[in-house]
Amino acid sequence: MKKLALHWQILIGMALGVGWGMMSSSLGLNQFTADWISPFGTIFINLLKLIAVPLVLASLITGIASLSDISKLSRIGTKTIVTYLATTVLAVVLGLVLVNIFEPGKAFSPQKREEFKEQYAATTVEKSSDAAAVEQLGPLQPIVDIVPENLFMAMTNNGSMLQVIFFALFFGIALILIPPDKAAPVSAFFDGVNTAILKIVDIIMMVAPYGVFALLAGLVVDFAGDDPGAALELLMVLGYYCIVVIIGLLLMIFAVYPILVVVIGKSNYKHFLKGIFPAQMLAFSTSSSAATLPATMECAEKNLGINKEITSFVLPLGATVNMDGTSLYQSVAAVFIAQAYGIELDLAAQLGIVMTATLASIGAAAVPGAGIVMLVIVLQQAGIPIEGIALILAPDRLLDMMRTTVNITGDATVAMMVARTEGQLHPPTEIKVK
Ligand code: DAS
Repeated sequence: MKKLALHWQILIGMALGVGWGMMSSSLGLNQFTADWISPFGTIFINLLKLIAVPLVLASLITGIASLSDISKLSRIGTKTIVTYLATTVLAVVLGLVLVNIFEPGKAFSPQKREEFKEQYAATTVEKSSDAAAVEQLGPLQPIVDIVPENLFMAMTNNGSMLQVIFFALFFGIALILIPPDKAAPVSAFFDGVNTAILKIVDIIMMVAPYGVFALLAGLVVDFAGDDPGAALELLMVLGYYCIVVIIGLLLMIFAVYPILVVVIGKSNYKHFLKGIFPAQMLAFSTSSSAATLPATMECAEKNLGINKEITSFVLPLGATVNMDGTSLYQSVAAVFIAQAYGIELDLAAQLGIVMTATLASIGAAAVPGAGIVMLVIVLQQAGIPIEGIALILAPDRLLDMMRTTVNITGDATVAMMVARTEGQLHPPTEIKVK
């Protein structure tokens, strides 16, 4: 039988997990599930946490060092990077606005949220003593927190991922500034590490169907106890959470990008969407911006009329560091988990999420599942329990297909904007606003 595409396997794993969880609750098999199935879900979560730090280090250092040709950081490079950052921050803010308006995490029943709160309180008692120590240092503490005093401490569990990102960015920029003959072997090393890490992500995603099955079975059993009906509540709330993410992603495609393409790109958005559609379909089915990159470039050049000079720099960079869909997803997911655990995030905490979700999406690799791996960074930084990932892991692959589609559409939008302002659009496919 032809091998099923991975995302269908994961969706089947998800369905079977829910089915087993509901059956287990009604057949009194909860203890068996807890002892012999749930541990595989924990292993899967641990694998995601394991890979986060090496992935950030390798992909960011490699990404920054690949800009080693400083001339690329010329007008076009600077314009591209600034625009990428702007659209990513916009996506994160849009995600935060939606998740704070719809509050999907608060859709859980009060007693469920009480249970999550107790679970969270039990795991955070040591953190509160650290927090008390931090209070003494005043308003600039968040900035001070970004600079680690010891890289290895930053990489341990209680360190902050922002400190790892800070080091990776610092080290990557240093690589650009030292003589090329000195930087080359180091860049080659991190490029090799990055490739190996991406292979590990590949393997982790291959076992994802089994991990998701075990996670969901365990989650439904924990959530439902002996009442299979309670599992339906979990599915309803998860569905609500997915709808909030999807509304955000659709707003990016049908509201944010049209404004940018028409106002700055001075192009017809209908033609733009038609031109980029083949690449969007490939992104949807592969969940990988990297795998879609050749198609994104071809659509941009042939259908959107963007010159190679622009596409050859803007799109490969975008596939690596510009993930608007992922950053929007991460901001919604982080606040959803906080809401479920009854954690009130003040403005400062939510602005911290803007920073970490932007940086996490820059560090996220253009491969399936990278967004969920990097979500660990956003949660760690905001002090939201990482165990909450189990709540949102099941529908993640479906959302990955959609956020990857937004990621490449965002790349093409920025390419169109840069091309228009640089006079780098070629007729006859040049699309004028009627
Ligand atoms: N699948 C990633 C990509 O290729 C995005 C993600 O995982 O969020 O863009």
